[in-house]
This record gives sequence, structure tokens and C-alpha cells, in this order.
Amino acid sequence: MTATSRGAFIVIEGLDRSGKSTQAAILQSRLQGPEQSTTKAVLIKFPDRTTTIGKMIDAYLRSQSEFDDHAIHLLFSANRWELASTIYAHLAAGTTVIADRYAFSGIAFSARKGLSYDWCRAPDIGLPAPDLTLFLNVEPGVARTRGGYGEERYETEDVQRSVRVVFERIGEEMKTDGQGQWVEIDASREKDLVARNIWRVVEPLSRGVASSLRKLWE
Ligand code: NYM
Ligand code: MG
Repeated sequence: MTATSRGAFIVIEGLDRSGKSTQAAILQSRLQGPEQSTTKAVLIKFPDRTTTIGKMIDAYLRSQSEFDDHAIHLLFSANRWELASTIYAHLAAGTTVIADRYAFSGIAFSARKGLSYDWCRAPDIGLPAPDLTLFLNVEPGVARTRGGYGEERYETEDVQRSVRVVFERIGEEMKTDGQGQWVEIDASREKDLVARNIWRVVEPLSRGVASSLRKLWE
């Protein structure tokens, strides 16, 4: 890191069972390198189920509570906003931040229910913008064969198919509106190969980023 650079903000997105959490952990240890004494990369996960809002989201996902579709959408967004200052602080300290899901999951999982795409995007406008978003692309049929979906809300092949359609729209828009890089990774491949393909894209950012951090969709 040079005196003027900051940490990179890297988001990993994809359907359930696309390998996001596995790849995020591999990436973090790669960024961290052998010197474990200094923190070079932190991993955050959305939803962050540990906060008060996160606990409400967790209960909803486990079908222990009900919310209006708009209300739960706003809680997912609020859960990102409550972590925004933490993200800024890490980046300013030169630490790379890896987020396992972000605003794009928020749009994809809510817009598929029929909520307006623009309405779904609105509450996340102004969040720290990722420098790079890795979309782990996998056929829902392939994802299903990976030990099956879990017991949570949304974890069915039909839902995942409709979520993927919205992700495709988001990817198209991200590629054309200069909002940082959106890179699709073939996540149906073997774990180590996926990790290598991810590293190829992340490596240039691993020593810090010189440009100032942007705000999402602003
Ligand atoms: N999810 C996640 C949403 O519906 N909106 C959001 O904003 C985010 C971040 O939560 N099926 C959904 C997608 C997942 C579920 O995430 C829980 P995970 O990564 O499986 O714990
Ligand atoms: Mg899941």
C-alpha cells in the first residue's frame, strides 16, 4: 500500500450454493498472506445476523416470523447501512474488505417477488460502492446437486431461477454504467480452479487502490 492508497472493496455475489462463502474464505486467506500479525483483509457477510436488525432478518429467513415484502427488504438494506461506517474505516486503514453478498442480493431476492426494481435499488443508493463485484454464476440445477438447498426461505430451485434472472439484469446494468467492475466467474467449475480465476481478477487490487471510494449508484 502506498501513502495515498486505501483498501479495496470486493463483493462476492451469487445464488445460494454457488460457493460464495467458500471462495470468500479462500480469498481472505490469500490476501492475508503469511504475516498474520497485520490485518490485510476482513470478511463481512450480509445479512450480518448478529445485530438487532440481523436477528430480525434471521428469524424471517428461518420462517419464524413474517414481514411485508417491502419491510423485510428495507431491513436487509438497513443491515448494510449499519455496517457502512465499519467498511469505510477498514478501507481507510488500508484493509481490503470482502463482502459475502451485498446490495445486489437485496435487489435480486426482492424484485423477483414482484417489487419494482427501482424501488428495490433505492434504499441502497449511497452505500460504499465496491471496486469489484465477482458474480459466481452457476445453474440452479447444478447448485442444487451440491448437497441440496437448506431449509431457509428462498432455498428452492424455482426461487433461485427467478433470482438469477434479476442478477442477470443487474450485471448488464453494472457493466454499462461505470459502477466499478462486475466480473462473472463460472462457479460450476472445480473449487480450486474457481479460486484461481477469482485471484486473477483480485490480484491487481490486492496492494491497495489509489482512487477514492465511490458511492453506489450516485
Ligand atoms: N438475502 C440476502 C436477501 O433476500 N436480501 C439481501 O439483501 C441479502 C443480503 O438472504 N437466501 C437472502 C439471500 C439468501 C439469504 O443469505 C441468506 P446467506 O448468504 O445464505 O446467509
Ligand atoms: Mg443461504
